[in-house]
Amino acid sequence: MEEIFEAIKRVSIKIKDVLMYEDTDYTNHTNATGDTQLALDVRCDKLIEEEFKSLKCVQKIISEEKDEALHVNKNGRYIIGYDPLDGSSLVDVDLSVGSIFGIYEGGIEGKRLLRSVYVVFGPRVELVIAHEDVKLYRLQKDGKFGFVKSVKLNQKGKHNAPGGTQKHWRSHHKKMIDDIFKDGYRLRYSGGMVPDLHQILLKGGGLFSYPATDDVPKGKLRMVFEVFPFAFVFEKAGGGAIDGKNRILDLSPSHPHDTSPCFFGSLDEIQRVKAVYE
Ligand code: AFP
Repeated sequence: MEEIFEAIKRVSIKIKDVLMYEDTDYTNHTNATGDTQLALDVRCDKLIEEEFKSLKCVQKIISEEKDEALHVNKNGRYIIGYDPLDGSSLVDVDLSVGSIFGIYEGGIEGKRLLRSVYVVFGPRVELVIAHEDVKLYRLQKDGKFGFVKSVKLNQKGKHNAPGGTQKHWRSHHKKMIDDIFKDGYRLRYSGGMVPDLHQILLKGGGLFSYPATDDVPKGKLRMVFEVFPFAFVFEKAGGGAIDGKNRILDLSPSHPHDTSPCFFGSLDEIQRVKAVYE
């Protein structure tokens, strides 16, 4: 497992340089969920593939930017589901973006997730690893990731990151979000799931939501690459992650690119969502 973390650290430094200097043009290809791919998406996906292909412990890799799984070693133990560059459409406006990794064994259901890692490419490069607890690391001058601290969520937070096209929000969701703001929560939403969730984690709590809406009735965010890895992080940090009713990590996708409505937060906010969605 340690060699997977080291591979992620190595490739994160390469991705940092790609983000700094390479162009942000769109290609004329779309990925399995119909998003037009940026050259950056394809480039970062290739860099990550090259790293993981060299690891004997990796059985197969499944990427948001690939239609099919890539089989690496038939005797490998782990399946890695990853989003090479989440929020890539924000690079051309110089906002923070990230990479997300879920390390599974024996399948890609939520319950099969053993570890999750995400990297934030912002003013600094930070990396978070979730196992028994949640640890934050930061890229240092010497090119190494130094341990910063363990991350814990408070029981209740003060930030609210409401995703989804508001005109397509369902009335009970709209009322819930309005009530949360009436209770004094601050709006913190960049359109990049990684920096938005990183902020809620490091600032003690709150709620990130990307619900089922009339235009995306199954939600937008992908279970294997985005939702399961962050659900694992939030639970290990003492918070929760649900689809409105169910615990996210109890879900099983029928296809690697399946999406799910999702709510990540500290426990008070998750309870509040459950009360509205029940
Ligand atoms: P891109 O990777 O296409 O930029 O989408 C980013 C994302 O997957 C996630 O990071 C955001 O939370 C969400 O989509 C933003 O979606 P909306 O633009 O619909 O708010």
